[in-house]
Amino acid sequence: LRRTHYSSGLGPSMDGKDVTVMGWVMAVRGHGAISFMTIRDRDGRIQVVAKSGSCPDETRERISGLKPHSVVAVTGTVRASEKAPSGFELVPNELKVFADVQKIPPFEPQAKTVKNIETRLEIRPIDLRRDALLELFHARSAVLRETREYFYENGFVEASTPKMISTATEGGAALFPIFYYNKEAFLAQSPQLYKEQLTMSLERVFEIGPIFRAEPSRTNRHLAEAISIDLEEAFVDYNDIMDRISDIVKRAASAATPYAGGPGAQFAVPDVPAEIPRYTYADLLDRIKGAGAKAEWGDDLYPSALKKAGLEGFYFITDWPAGPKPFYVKVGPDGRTSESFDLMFGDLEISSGSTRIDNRAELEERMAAKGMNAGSFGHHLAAFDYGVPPHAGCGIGLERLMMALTGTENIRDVTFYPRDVDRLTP
Ligand code: ATP
Ligand code: AMO
Repeated sequence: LRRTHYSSGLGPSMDGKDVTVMGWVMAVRGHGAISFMTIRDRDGRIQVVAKSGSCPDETRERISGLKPHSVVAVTGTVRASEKAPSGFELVPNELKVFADVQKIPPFEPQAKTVKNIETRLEIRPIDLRRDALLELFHARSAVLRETREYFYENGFVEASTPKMISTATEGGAALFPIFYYNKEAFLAQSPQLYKEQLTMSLERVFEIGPIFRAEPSRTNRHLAEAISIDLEEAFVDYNDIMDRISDIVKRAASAATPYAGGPGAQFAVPDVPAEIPRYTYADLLDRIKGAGAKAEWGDDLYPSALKKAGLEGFYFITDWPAGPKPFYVKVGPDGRTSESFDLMFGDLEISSGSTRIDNRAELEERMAAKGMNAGSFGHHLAAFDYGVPPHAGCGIGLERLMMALTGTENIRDVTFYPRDVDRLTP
């Protein structure tokens, strides 16, 4: 038995044609002389109408007994019908049941009231049949494709760097230790040092891969395993990287837009301004203080404080205080600020990036100031003895970007199988 058509390939113009469709049962209604069944495939829905006299009785009876989610093939005849939602229905001849449903799921994906995320995650494969989530994950895939296109068009080479590593790159906290044969090792917090080294040969690299953060807190914006879109480029500085991010975000927004109009879509893609505004940290601090919030030079800018500053949509915060930044971030000529930025969406951080330190002495100095053991970075430091070009880059949190583009409140909803402090399954 072979599928001849997807739902999207069927229509009233095919009246009288024999077809075989495959999918899963969404609903069965009616008894006795007539049964209606909606089946769904990856493209959409098909209404099957089994009426006494127009299809074999045995097929009609079996259809009326099917439970939702059963996986089936239906061979039958297309019949144009003005009453059917898509202008046609399928008159079944034969039914094949690939998988009979053993259990009714504790919630119906199409139900109007949506269960809380913890309940839904317990049977994520069923939850992912919900129209609203399908739109989100189609949009996510389109965003990834468009981002990759951007990189290829601009001469970036896709890299894959080790995820089992010997040292922290983003500060000591939030590390997952693992057993690596007889040694202690860690899951990579970011591809930071590898992508920097790759600028020595490839000049422009990107990586789209997992990052691991043992985030201790339960929030709607932190995962223990997230996907980072990392880029790194030689002979440029952080301003050039902000230009690149602006282009990527614009293209990502266009790629997501078609899915905002889909059947289950409950989101509107926000506008990306032609020029994403750039505010320095110092300016924002003044604004926040002016709005009556307590904030000191060097403080992280908390969502509550950013809200006070009344910032909305996409914007950059640039020139952060150098002190708290990771050791590889280039300190500005004033010795107090750094050549760094965050891309924000309202109070949500989407990306961090910076110009990097490109000489060994300065890097060692920063490590010492941060109380880091330079000895554990021997290979990285040694690369600098052979000449590292000036370079800059950033990491964009894919899930955070998707939250912004789809107005999703909880990061878990835009993640297939989220990992967090409370969840390692499914
Ligand atoms: P990075 O780790 O690169 O700074 P991030 O966005 O994860 O990226 P965090 O400092 O962890 O940065 O948090 C970003 C924002 O989220 C911060 O401004 C912080 O106020 C907020 N945040 C962090 N933890 C919590 C929490 N437990 N509850 C609410 N908001 C939080
Ligand atoms: P940073 O630590 O800011 O920078 O991470 C970059 C971006 O990754 C996303 N992100 C997360 N998303 C979900 N859950 C998390 N726990 C999480 N942690 C980070 C955020 C964040 O902006 N090496 C640098 C980047 C660079 O300078 O190139 C870095 O890792 O969207």
